[in-house]
Amino acid sequence: MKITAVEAIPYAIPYRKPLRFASGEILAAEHVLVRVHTDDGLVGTADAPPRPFTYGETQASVTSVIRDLFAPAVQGLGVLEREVVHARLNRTVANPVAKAAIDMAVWDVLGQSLGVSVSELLGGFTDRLRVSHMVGFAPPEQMVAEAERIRDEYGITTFKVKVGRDPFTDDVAAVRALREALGPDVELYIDGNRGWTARDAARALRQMADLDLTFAEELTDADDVLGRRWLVSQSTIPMFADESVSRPGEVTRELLGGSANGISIKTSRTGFTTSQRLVGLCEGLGVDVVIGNQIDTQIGSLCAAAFGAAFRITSRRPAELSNFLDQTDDLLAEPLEISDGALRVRQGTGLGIEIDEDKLTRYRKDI
Ligand code: MUC
Ligand code: MG
Repeated sequence: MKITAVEAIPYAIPYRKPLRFASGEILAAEHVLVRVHTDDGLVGTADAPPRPFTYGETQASVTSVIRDLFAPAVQGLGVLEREVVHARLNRTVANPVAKAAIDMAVWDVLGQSLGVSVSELLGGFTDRLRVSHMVGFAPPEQMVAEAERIRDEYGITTFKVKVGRDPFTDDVAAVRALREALGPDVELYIDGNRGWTARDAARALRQMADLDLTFAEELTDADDVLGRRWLVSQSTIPMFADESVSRPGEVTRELLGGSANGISIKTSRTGFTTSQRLVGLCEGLGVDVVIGNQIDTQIGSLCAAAFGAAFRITSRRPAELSNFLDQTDDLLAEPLEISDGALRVRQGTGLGIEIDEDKLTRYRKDI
């Protein structure tokens, strides 16, 4: 079965409320729907969420790199030639989100052609994941109210709190307010999106030492190499790397260099093929992972869940799968559901993505 075309469709769906964090803010899902067509008539689907402040990609760049470079590079290849697909895509450096979406859409076709779900094809470890919800910047009382609402409506009891502001004491106050309101049974961890210096991060961690944080993610910039090692060497909680580990080589460098103790795996930037390699790398090194969220739509979250549920190591921790709850709408015909704090992996063949074509017509930006 051969790839005949790759479609890149830019679309925009507003958020009910913005998500704000140290490196940027999201007001609308300005993403690109990617479709891989084959000569058998099967179509694979995935979503590409550009994050200019993280990887430099924009909606326009994702659309054009797929239309102008990646589609011609993979047209005519068999869907089983995944290594060749990757070799062709990797002739162009960077563009992780555009590459990841093509990779996942190819896996969708593979699953459909074999009549099995992609999650089973990848590893089939479990059929559901516990969910962790991300709480963005706001006054402490609003952050508390959001966490309480999410806990009460969806049964979610793990929260990733965005930090990285200046002064760092604003974040310390917010995390303290969350712990005091939610009590000891809720799990809390923090994500700085590179906002702090190592010096301020160390002070913030000392001030939060009594708040029982599980771990801290990307508090400082990875280019602050010695500062980051210094921070890791004195921290009493594990330090996870996120945007600094979007390639296997970066994972190795951060972990072996003593700059991180664990990593976030995001299918939106490493697809299924490279994410699978990161799982092997982390298992071999004895390193913990979390399934992260790139402020994904329901399509992106469905992909992350399919991957996370496929392996023991990725399903151990609650996965970040709930950002889509703040979107006003979505392209997925049958909505994802979170209940009792968990999200079930979509059943059926391939990824089980069915697009609502009326909504696509309404939200697409290219016609
Ligand atoms: C996260 O974990 O950092 C914010 C920026 C991005 O690329 O992903 C989000 C969430
Ligand atoms: Mg992060």
